[in-house]
Formats: sequence, structure tokens, C-alpha cells
Amino acid sequence: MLSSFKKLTDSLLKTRNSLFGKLAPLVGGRKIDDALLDEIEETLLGADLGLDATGRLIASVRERARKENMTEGEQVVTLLKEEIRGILTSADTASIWQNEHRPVVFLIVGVNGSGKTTTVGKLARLYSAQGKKVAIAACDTFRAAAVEQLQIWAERSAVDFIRAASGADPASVAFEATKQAAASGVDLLLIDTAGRLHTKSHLMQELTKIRKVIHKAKPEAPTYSLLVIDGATGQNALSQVRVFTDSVGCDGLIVTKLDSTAKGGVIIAIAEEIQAPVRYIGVGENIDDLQEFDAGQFADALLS
Ligand SMILES: Nc1nc2c(ncn2[C@@H]2O[C@H](COP(=O)(O)OP(=O)(O)O)[C@@H](O)[C@H]2O)c(=O)[nH]1
Ligand SMILES: [Mg+2]
Repeated sequence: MLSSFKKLTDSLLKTRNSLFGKLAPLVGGRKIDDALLDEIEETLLGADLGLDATGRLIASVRERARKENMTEGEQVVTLLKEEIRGILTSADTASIWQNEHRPVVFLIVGVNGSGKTTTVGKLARLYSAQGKKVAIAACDTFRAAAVEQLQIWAERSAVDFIRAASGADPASVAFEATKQAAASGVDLLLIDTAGRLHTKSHLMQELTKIRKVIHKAKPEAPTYSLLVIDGATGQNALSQVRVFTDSVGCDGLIVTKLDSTAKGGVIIAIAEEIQAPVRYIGVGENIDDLQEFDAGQFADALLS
């Protein structure tokens, strides 16, 4: 089996190519000057680091190069590595389990196709393998196929599956699922929801309602709204986070499909501009391809 770091490094290949694959030839044999910094800035923006993080990185590189009397272009790469490590922070996801109340509820939200259902399946595997009693509930009640897709994931990890009659109101499914999970000693209840465009306000209100009824069903249950973002979304990720945060709150992000995009640098933009931490990352389509986000490992994988 691949080590998780090797898996991460492999999955970030495209992003590494768009970032360090471009930086290395750029700085080779050059002196650090305004022209070089401008070109580096363009490369960072092109790798989806976003305006804020890019601005901050270029400013610190300029400042440190001056203070530390650096003149050689190659030295910029080392500086950037250190500064990017400074921007990324790890969430203390392990502390979720320190709350003694059960079930812990993960409400999985996001736009269509971002990877919610797949991520629910992966989370079920991750935590059932750690000995936790996991249940999955399907609040994506619009499509029968969506419920079946989820049931298959539940079977793969042999976890409980709480299903609703098709066409049932998503909030009532969430309410019943939370009650059932609490009554049957479930440690982790994963609630999958239908994809929704963050621009459709009635759908966003439905999420607010789902969050409310979970609280009503079990007020002490530690509940986390986790927003799933397709890593290939690039800068649009930031506006998705803002809108979802307004309706349902955002206690963490899950960035998926890092294995198939060159835009993984968006995690740096997110870390710079967004309060909510990245908690998990998707690094492939298989059930084991989910990792707890580790900022140090990510920076190392990205920049090596
Ligand atoms: N390569 C890759 N594909 C992923 C990942 N996560 C999800 N997918 C794929 O993205 C597509 C949509 O996933 P799905 O979970 O149905 O999205 P949902 O509409 O948000 O529930 C599927 O084809 C998944 O296999 C990932 O981390 N890496
Ligand atoms: Mg789905």
C-alpha cells in the first residue's frame, strides 16, 4: 500500500506541474528583481493561489530577499516554500471526538457533482475502520438514483443506511435520521444532501432548515456543516464558501478531485481568505482516497 504522503504527492502531480514545474525554469540563472517577481506573481495567480495569497507571498519574498541579501532567483523557491507553509494551517479534526455527545453529525453540502456522495462513502470507510459506529442518511431525495448510489457506498463499508421514501421532505429525513442514530448509539451520522447551486436561495434555505431540525432532534449532537468543493473549481470556490456559510454555516471544507486538477493551489487561496479550515481532501475515486488535511504534508507535497 502506498504511504499517505506518497499518495498525496502523486495525486498533486498536475498542480505541482502548474506551480513548481513553471517556477523552476523561470528562476533558473536569473537575479531577483522586479521583472522576475512580476513573472512569479503571474505564475502564482495562474496556479490559482488567488489575489490575496499571491499578493502576500510576493510582498514577503521581496521583503525577505532584501533583508537577507538574497540575489539569486533559485532562492525564491525556498522562500516561497516557507511562506506557503506559513499560510496553510491544519484543522484539529481529531478534537471532534472529544465532545462526549453522540452522534457527531456531518451535514455534507455543496454544489452538484462536487463529490458529496463519494465523500460520504469515503468518510464512512475512514471512521468505521477506526471502530466507530457509522450511519449514512440520504437527504438527496429528489432522485431515486442518488439514494441507490449512497446505499452502494454504505454496503461497501458495511455501515447502517437510513433511507427515506422517495420524494420525502429532506428536513424530515434529517430529523428522523438524527433521532434514529441517537437511539441506536451511532457515533457518526453522515447526512448526504442534494447538490444545489449556491445562487438558488430557496435551496439554501432548505439547508438552514435541515440544520435546525438536526438540532431539534438532538440538541447536544455536535454538528458540522462540511462544504464539499471540487478542487477544479478554482477561484469560484471562494464565493461558494461565502454563500454556503451564510445559509448553513461552514465548519470545514472538503476539497475533492485534487488528483485530476492543476488548480489545487486554490487550497492556499482558501487558507488565506476563508475562516473555515480545510478538513479533508479527496485524492482519487476509490473508497480509501480521502485524507485528513495536514497542512505541513500538503505544503511539502506541493513544493517537492
Ligand atoms: N478523481 C476524483 N474523482 C472524484 C473525487 N471525488 C469524487 N469524484 C468523482 O466526482 C463525480 C461526482 O461525484 P458525486 O459524489 O456523485 O458528486 P455529488 O453530486 O456531489 O454527490 C464522480 O464521478 C466521482 O467519482 C476525487 O477525489 N477524485
Ligand atoms: Mg450526490
